[in-house]
Amino acid sequence: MADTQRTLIIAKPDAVQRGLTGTIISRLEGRGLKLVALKFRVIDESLASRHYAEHQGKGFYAGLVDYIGSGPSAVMVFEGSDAIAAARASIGSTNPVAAAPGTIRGDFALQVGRNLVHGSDSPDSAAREVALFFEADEIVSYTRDSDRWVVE
Ligand code: DAT
Ligand code: MG
Repeated sequence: MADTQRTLIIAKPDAVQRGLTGTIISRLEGRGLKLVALKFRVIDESLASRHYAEHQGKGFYAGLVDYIGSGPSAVMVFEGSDAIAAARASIGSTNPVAAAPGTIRGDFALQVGRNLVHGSDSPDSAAREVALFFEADEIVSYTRDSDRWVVE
């Protein structure tokens, strides 16, 4: 049986500005992933530097921090069977030009600097990122009657 996991998903400022927040939620919910936490906020430089610590020193880092802080983001936790890999697959490749049609980036984005959405890339990253944005009591445990039709 697959692992139940939590993953941090961010509808980035370009997604919010383009009215794609609902589409991003819908793609992940439609797959069977369950929304367990949600907040709407501007990711300031201090938070961005912790979230993107692995990219510090790279050429695109300053632009990345500017971009993620350029407006409000919808920051979410989704839960489900193999949620981390499932969400990454639905999001698509980092460079939208290489992202498959049917993925969020492949359907709605063109450039790596405007790629709409973040998803955690491993269990360790997910744990770190979820804790960065949410207190434990902000994550809601609940059951959905539909879950037994998604997971056997
Ligand atoms: P992902 O968001 O697919 O996990 P990542 O963790 O490698 O990708 O990079 C984080 C973000 O940094 C990515 O969504 C967009 C930006 N980025 C990555 N590589 C880049 C590059 N070569 N040029 C510009 N921005 C880049
Ligand atoms: Mg990443």
